[in-house]
Amino acid sequence: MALKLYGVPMSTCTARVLACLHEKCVNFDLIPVNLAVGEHKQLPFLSKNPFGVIPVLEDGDLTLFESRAITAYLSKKYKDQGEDLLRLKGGNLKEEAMVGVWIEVESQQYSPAITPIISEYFLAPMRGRTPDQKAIDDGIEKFTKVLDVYEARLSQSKYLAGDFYSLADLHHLSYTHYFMKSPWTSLINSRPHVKAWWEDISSRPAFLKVSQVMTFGDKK
Ligand SMILES: N[C@@H](CCC(=O)N[C@@H](CS)C(=O)NCC(=O)O)C(=O)O
Repeated sequence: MALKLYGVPMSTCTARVLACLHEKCVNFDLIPVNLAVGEHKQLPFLSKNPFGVIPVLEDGDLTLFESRAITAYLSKKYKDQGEDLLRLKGGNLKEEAMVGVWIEVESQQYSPAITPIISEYFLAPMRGRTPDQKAIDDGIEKFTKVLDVYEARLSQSKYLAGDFYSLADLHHLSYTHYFMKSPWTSLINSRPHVKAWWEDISSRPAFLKVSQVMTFGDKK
């Protein structure tokens, strides 16, 4: 039975899982969730994720939420096909550990800095709210410091965990994709190693399949 992914392809967290499914060459059915009518805040969706957010993955009788936990599950379950996103196959514990470090960095440093910028700049106007400039400014300040660390790291290795693409890199794709439609792209483009990394990871065929429908912020 094919996996079922409940979500919306334009949403960053759904896109994170979609990119992983494509990297792992896994068949799945995408079940759209109508956020506009609050389908995610009602049953039966709440029985799949009590926090009322997308995405959710169903694999037979297993129901998972939290996009990063879903991608980790997929990377382990399908370790013998597609890209080895967690470095499970070579038996190299150090590489696997470094993937773990940079997965945490994305979730604990990068994401908290970039998320308010995306939410305020793109989502607030869609929700009829004026963007909170202070939240954007604080996000930019934090993100600048995070990117300085990334520039140093990526001057030592091609990708975050080493000279191999991993789940740590993949987790950055969806938010950075939208960030690159914002007025602050120079934060990425002025750092040569971060820029080269971004151009490399965002042009992978698995992500191109996902990014072509991530159209928030596109000029009409
Ligand atoms: N940490 C969760 C975050 C999930 C999340 O916030 N999803 C957003 C879309 S990216 C959502 O469902 N937003 C709708 C809402 O909060 O009403 C994950 O990574 O899956």
